[in-house]
Amino acid sequence: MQVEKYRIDEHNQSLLKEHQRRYQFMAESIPGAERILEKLIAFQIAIPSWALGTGGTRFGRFSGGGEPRSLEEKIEDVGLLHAINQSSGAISLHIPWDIPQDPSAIKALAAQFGLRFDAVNSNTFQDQPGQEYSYKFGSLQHVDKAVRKQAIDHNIEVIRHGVALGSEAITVWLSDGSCFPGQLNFRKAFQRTLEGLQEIYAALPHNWKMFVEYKAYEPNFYSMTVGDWGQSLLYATKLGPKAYTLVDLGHHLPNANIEQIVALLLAEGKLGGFHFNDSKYGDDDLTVGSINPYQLFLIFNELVEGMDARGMQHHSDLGWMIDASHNVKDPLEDLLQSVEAIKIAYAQALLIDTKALSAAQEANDVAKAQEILQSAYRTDVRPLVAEARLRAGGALQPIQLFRDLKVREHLIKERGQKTVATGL
Ligand code: PSV
Ligand code: MN
Repeated sequence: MQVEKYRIDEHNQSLLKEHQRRYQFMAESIPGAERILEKLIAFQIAIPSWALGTGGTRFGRFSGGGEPRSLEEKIEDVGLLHAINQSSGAISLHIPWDIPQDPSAIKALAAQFGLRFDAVNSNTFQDQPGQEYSYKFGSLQHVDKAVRKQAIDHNIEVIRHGVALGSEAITVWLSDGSCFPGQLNFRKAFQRTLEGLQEIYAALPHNWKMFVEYKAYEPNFYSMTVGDWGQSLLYATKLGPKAYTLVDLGHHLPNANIEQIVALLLAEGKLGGFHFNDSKYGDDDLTVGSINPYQLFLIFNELVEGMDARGMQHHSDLGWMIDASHNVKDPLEDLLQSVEAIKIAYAQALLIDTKALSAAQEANDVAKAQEILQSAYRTDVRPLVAEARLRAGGALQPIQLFRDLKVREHLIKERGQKTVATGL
């Protein structure tokens, strides 16, 4: 299914008057509204191919119907999102779930929808049918050289697929670790993993980045070999200038100060990218901004401040991706909500009076600093975000349009009720 431009125009026309009233009222009160709009329009968030189907837990999975059955249909779904919000202009693939049979045809299809390929992801956390060695006891950390080699070869193959599609980064997330004390020699596991990553790093094309993603626990519950940002930073530093840490918001222990982690990684020039989601307990993979929008805003405050301090381009110098799962919502509606939440937090961060905040910090004026942050956070920036979407050719109310056009019903008619997307 494709969303024709005239359907978006009709939708916008019906909401335009009310939107303009709200936007104009807001634009008068914020300095630099035009500059903020430009940044919002440029800011694109990659959609993961594995988040287009219904997720589940080990207890069950309740399919919503009309899920994409192939890579082509996944691209079509991201194309739909991008047509509606003009903010999801990239897709992140996971290999081997998304091996392109004909890369140039896949590339051409994505270009038709205005999409580019973001980081490609490797998978050494599952055994694939016909695979020679098992990853039950890890991949790059494994005591057996043959298993390590298989994992290294897989990552290099993922880079090759990415090159064919025009991707420029690989995200390596390792589920390696141990479930019980005594199972693993930490020092040796670290060293073996480092050596494996070094071989993969050596295969990176000159313009590529490697993102080393960390996670506190799961599937291993005693130790993770890349368990926190310190370990990831250690690997990235030892690997070299093309290696960076990737922050997935759900991969920390409860109450971790993620905004501080982000600030320090940025200051070190070692923050590479993001996996956005939200959580209450752990790696819940919930809709971005649904549980703790204030934390998301504080993270964006550090991102904007830190990127500006280093003269970085907000939209292009870091990898912005969603990594989420949708067990009870329509995945596409959920992704529209996530993208909107990211843009809201970004817009609020752009509103912060940075000079006044810095002055308050220098004067140890704690109450003033809090007032400045919260006055930006409590501003309803939705008209600003909607105006950016409107100017880019998207819909004023994405979910409303998705429902009015009966997108899910169309997809079910086309693909069937019992389709299952590849992924977790
Ligand atoms: C692991 O929990 C993770 O966050 C990694 O990014 C994986 O590649 C992704 O989820 C999909 O399983
Ligand atoms: Mn992730």
